[in-house]
Amino acid sequence: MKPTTLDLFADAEPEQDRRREQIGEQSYVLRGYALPWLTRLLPALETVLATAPFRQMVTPGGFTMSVALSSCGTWGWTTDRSGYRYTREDPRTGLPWPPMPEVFLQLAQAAAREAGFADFVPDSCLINRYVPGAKMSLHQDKDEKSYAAPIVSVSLGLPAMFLFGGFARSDKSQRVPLLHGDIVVWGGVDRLRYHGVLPIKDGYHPRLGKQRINFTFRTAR
Ligand SMILES: O=C(O)CCC(=O)C(=O)O
Repeated sequence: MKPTTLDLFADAEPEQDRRREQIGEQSYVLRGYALPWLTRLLPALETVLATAPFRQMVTPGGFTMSVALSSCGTWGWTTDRSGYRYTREDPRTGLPWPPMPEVFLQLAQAAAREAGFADFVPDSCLINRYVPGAKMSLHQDKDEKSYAAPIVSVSLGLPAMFLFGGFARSDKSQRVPLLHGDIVVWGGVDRLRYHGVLPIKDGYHPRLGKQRINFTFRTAR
């Protein structure tokens, strides 16, 4: 299987119980919430990736991220030696990022509502691709103009251990295991909590193969 090819016809995965777990005052994990959306979500993802394929970006400190990125929506989050920022154009092509598919928007808004955030209007969806060993260090999402809107983070494919910390990097983090179809939503008083992902363990997901895909929806502007 080519790394970015999704097997749309693989058997449906075992259904998880749908339930809402609270992990902070205004933070929730919506277990299995994305599963019923997959038949529309995955072809839409293929369309986005055909225009804006995954690529590894460099941090301002000169490190190549282990996670490969793409984006859709009006604003795409990027990083290079000159800093972190949102851009309207894909720096690889100079063309606008692909539009956010309607199904992405609907899912993000439905998940936000389920977590108590009505009226979420994301204008950016960062798409993260983790292969085994890839990780994301603890960080705060602070490149957005306002922190009024929540963050909606969808997990697909291989399992991950999500770290949900406090307001200082040194605060102890909760370890939240995430499975295919889970969505984490945090906002309000929790909007600036540190978060990250431990290195992905080796494995094979029946639908997505040797990778984890994450969609992070935000309101950038
Ligand atoms: O992959 C994840 O679950 C988290 C991604 C993330 O924290 C980010 O893109 O800022």
